Amino acid sequence: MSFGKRYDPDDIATWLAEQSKFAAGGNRIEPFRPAFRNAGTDKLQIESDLRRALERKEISMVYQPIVRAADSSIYGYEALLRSKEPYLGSPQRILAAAEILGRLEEVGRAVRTSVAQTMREHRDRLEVIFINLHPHELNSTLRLHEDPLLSFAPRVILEVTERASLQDGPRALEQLRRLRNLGYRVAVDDLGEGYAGLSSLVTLQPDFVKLDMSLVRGLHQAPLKIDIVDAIIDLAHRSGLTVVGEGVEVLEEHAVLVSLGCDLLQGYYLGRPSPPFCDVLSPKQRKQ
Ligand code: G
Ligand code: MN
Repeated sequence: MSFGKRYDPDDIATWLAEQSKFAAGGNRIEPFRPAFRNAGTDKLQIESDLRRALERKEISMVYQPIVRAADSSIYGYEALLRSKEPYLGSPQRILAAAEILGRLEEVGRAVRTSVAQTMREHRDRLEVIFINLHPHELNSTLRLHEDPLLSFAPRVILEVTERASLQDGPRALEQLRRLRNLGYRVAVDDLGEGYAGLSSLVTLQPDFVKLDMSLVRGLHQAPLKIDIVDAIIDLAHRSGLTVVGEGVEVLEEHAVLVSLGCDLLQGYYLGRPSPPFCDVLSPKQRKQ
């Protein structure tokens, strides 16, 4: 659904809820909270919440470790958006609100400025940073040559979903090509979730694929999932792609992904999103 100049309050509330569901992924549907409905029924309220959150720097970044499956050493971190603002608490809501209000560019830039600042402060580190790009940012609003992250491009992996190529078509693909030329690498996020099918490997030609956590969840108890993940890893490796297993929560999921040859792993089992830069949990600290 798209909005013109007029905002219907109920439409906004419904749309925001849908966006939360969409952004949260298939099995991560957020409950519809009445408090949010009230907040969402007033465009001015959402707008002022977002403006305040941006001004007061209530939007911040946390970093979750991504480790090598082979030895659990840290390969990099995914930068994730967090907000202390009560109504726009989840990253999905911040992005949905920014999208409706036409302020995605500003939020995206605030995110990349913050990540660049952190990378500057930790110049001695060599790990890479995975950062989520909103599909709409892949249109012409992304000012590539003056982006705050530009000088770190070789250490930045941009996560995109297939929604990008579906919505913006050739323009998004052209934008990705230009980003690659600047030294950034690309990951397809949430592979296996509704909006990111295998065709995204063909259209987006990424360097990395991130298996959606719905494929990882309960992997050890689902022979069919094991077969699917096995096939995806095999396919990805044949094309020279690196595979990241997301949302690893328990020992058994970890063990199956390692045995299937998944290259990199991410999830609460290995480390939660935290201020820059936490260590991976030691085997003793991991939940059994
Ligand atoms: O869509 P994307 O893959 O970028 O989503 C990442 C989100 O998943 C983050 O909000 C992060 O906090 C969350 N997350 C990271 N690891 C885990 C995990 O092990 N389990 C669950 N349920 N969520 C996780
Ligand atoms: Mn991601």
